[in-house]
Amino acid sequence: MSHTPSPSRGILIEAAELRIVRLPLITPFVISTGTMTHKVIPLLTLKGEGLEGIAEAVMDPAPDYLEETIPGAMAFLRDVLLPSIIGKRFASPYELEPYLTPWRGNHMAKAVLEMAFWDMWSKSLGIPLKAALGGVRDKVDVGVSIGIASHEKTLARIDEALAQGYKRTKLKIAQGHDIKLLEAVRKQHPEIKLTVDANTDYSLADLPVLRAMDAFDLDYIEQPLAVDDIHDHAQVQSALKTAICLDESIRSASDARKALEMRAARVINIKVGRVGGFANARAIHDVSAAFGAPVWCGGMLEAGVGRAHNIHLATLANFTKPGDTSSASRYFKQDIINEPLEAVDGEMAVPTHGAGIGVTLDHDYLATVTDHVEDIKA
Ligand code: OSB
Ligand code: MG
Repeated sequence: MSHTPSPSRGILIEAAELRIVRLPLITPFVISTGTMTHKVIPLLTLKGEGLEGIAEAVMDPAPDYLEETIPGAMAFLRDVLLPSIIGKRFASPYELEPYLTPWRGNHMAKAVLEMAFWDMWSKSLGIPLKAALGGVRDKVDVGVSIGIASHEKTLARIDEALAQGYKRTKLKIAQGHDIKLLEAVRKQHPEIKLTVDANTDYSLADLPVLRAMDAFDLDYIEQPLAVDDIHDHAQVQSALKTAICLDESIRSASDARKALEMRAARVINIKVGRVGGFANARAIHDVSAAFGAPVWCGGMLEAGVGRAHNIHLATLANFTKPGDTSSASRYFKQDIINEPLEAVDGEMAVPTHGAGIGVTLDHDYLATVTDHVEDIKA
């Protein structure tokens, strides 16, 4: 018997590169938990058999939006996750699962590895990532997420987004930056599709304020309460007409199942980078569909690589609400990829410059915004 390697034996992951990219944001992004002036991105490249798979990780430098941090993720990827898979063959992204699930938490670190391999795998098959995932659309509806700013600045940003045709406006809110803001916005724009995102700034004691939001015809209120508080979200949801949407609280299909069963939310924001990768993102998508709950694709101010992953994900059937993947030029003067990801009339076309995620790195620019690079071997 000969032992000729065949595609059915899977793709050999030969090496990996971990890079820290630092991009200035055109406008500082303010949410209830903090302000971001630069986007710092761990960028992973998996290499093998002449293929490369790339992905951005979405954790912040410090434990801001969620608990994971870039230094922690870099150590976990470099010392544990990447050495465990380099030198092995994987016939599909599902075969990574036994190397990821034994470790607790760290969904964002797990996600970057899994997402890079989805890119590599779909490239090996010569198909767009969208096709590997089972997506059903060639373009996805998108809206904007507007950070905390003065009423005047917020109204100007809304005008700009509406002029560009974005399909939904999401306003970041926080205690004391909520009802008056909504009054000002609704006065100018009584009809637009409007949502708010509190990034966990409220508690059950704030129920009167959250109830007052029912007056503004919001499509949903995103993540009003703490990350680990599905129980109290159910209390709030039962007291409100407006749908609750969970973001930070949902990191797995079982989180989604429990939240929907408890009626803690009626909508779910899926960020593939938050939930451990595409297998989990799709499982959350499917569980939500089974409960009749629409989902939409959130974002973490990603550059082009992460943005491309998000767009492919949002082609799945139950992504029926506009996502946060607006034009990269709203965030960055220059992107790390060659193909501009720009929305037209509130729609983002799925990038298909080649198979996989369908975008390519601008290596010259990338070199100028790279803080650190390391090669990981088995
Ligand atoms: O909660 O959705 C969030 C940005 C950083 C951290 C958390 C969030 C966000 C956004 C922006 O809302 C989404 C984007 O434009 O990429
Ligand atoms: Mg959110």
